[in-house]
Amino acid sequence: MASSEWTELEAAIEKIVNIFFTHAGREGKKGTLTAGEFKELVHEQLPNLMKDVGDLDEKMRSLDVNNDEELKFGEYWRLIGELAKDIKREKVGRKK
Ligand SMILES: [Ca+2]
Repeated sequence: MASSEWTELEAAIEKIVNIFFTHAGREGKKGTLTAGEFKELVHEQLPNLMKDVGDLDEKMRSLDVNNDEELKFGEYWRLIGELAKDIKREKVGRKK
């Protein structure tokens, strides 16, 4: 895929997807995040947005809707959605 021709938003979405698979491929199943992979992803890629989350095991359990102790892409995407809403709330809050 020629990402240089992509728009900013397209490239951003692709990046979100790529980061998931980079981390998911490190151990266990290639297409899901183990607890270890999830923690690495948070530490490496989300240190600011998730600094107030606290217990990552608990956070993982809340995202792991099918309780298989791995995060599937859809579960990761839900986290991205939550973080996007946090950013949005902050922006809306600042305008007031
Ligand atoms: Ca994995």
